[in-house]
Amino acid sequence: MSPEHPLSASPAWQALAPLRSRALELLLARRFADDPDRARRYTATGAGLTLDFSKQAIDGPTLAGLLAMARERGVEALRDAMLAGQRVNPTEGRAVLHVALRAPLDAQIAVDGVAVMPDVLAVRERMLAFAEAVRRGDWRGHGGEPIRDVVNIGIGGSDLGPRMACEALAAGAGAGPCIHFVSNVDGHALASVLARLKPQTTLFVIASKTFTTLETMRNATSARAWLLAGGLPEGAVARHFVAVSTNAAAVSAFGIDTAHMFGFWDWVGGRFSMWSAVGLSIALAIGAEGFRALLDGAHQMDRHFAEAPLEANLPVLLALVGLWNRDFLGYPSLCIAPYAEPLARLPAYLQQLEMESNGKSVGLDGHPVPVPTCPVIWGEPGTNGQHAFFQLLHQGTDVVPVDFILPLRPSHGLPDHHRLLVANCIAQSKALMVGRSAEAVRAELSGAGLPAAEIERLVPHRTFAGNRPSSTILLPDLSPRALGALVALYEHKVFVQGALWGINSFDQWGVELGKQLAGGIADELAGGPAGAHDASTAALIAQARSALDAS
Ligand code: G6Q
Repeated sequence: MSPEHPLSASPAWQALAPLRSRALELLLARRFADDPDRARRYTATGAGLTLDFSKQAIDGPTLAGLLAMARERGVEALRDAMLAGQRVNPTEGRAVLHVALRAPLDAQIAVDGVAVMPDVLAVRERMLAFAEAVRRGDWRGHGGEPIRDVVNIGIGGSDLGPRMACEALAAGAGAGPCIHFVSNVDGHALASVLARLKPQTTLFVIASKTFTTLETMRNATSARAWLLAGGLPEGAVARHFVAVSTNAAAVSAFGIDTAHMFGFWDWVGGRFSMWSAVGLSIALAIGAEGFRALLDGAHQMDRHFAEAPLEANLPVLLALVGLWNRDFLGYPSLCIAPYAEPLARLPAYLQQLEMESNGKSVGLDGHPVPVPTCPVIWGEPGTNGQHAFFQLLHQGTDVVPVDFILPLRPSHGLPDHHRLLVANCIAQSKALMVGRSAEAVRAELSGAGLPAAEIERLVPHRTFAGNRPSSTILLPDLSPRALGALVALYEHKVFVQGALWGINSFDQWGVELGKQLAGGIADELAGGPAGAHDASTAALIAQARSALDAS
């Protein structure tokens, strides 16, 4: 690690480095034994959420050092600059204002002196009115039938947030159309959804900020062909297709009336866009009131992020714990374990949010960042994960910190199930921390009557050291408000980590090259001239081309 870099050379970083060995050596369980107040000391609340990070290898000096680093790195000033509409995304020359999308009527937010709230509110009201009209059956298909199915066609930021939220909030959605999502250009995705639908009662929401994304345009074109092949005339497209985009010209060229387009702005990044018109599918699923509650939950977290002191600030604490685990303790990944089946898509959502934002190795100054940045984000809901990869979490050779996410009240009427779910969530964080000593294994096996030699053979396999860190985030329930606060928590965590590492969390240049190359290879697969390739790529194209030609 280069000591000259402003991050690693900072006094706070230098003060933190020597604390690493103690953090790795001192058992978490021992920390609790030594400090009866530890759970309270390392638990914070905000916007209705509770963050317990007491099972992390953090103590007073570590936390003080991390907070000092946040101050040295100017996190508060950068946060205020983002909230004030400054162009904190310099590689794209844009402001970053997803917070405006959930701000109240009277918020004063401007970009280059131009207030953004009037436009935000106008689109929000139009979109919510549209969603309600569809839900009520006032907006009908071309033949006069109500809309029963909505297909959201979009990918990446125009898919993951709405898909995750619709699934998370389905239990409280009330009467409304059934929402489907098609993102992949793989025709299996579109074909399997369309096979279940009727053109006369289907509405397509084409969600694309640019309205040029290959996958989305291919799927939208095929969806329109399916509609027309189903017996509807060209004029029916206007009743069955709406668009969410910043590109009115492309929407119009596709054949969607811009009167049925819901816009947003360049200062809304794709992966931060579910609060904008990109959330239309969410509004169609849960209604205007639910969508407003989602926005309000996020806004409560925005206020907390803007106002709470750093030592009590949930996004800041989550970010600092993550940075400590990544940069000082060397843990390469972070497991997201929601103990809530409806949050099954949350790990995928956070994967994009964190990895596309902070999966970078060059700082804003154009120089390499001298320390590891974003860890690999992955996960699955509990308790399913316990019967799959949790083995590695407990006994694998890599230590993987876990974020347990637990809504306290379920959205169903099966309290016995919920009690078991909650018990398992809490048990896992405890088991990761305390592990299982050889003595405990011996006592258990000898209690079961095993001979001494057999016990000694099994002890190494059944013993685990524990001391594996986790945080637990408690939500009051799985309401739109709580989900909004949870997602905003992670959005701001990402911002804080980006600020600490000195990188731009809001661009994504790394995904461009593959897109460009795919265009050329698609031409070749369609019979175009061969491009200049390495031998592996050329052979793969040749084999794929002969299979395509034969089919
Ligand atoms: C998100 C990314 C990316 C984007 C998709 C879809 O932050 O930029 O995931 O959302 O590539 O882009 P369009 O909305 O323009 O189709």
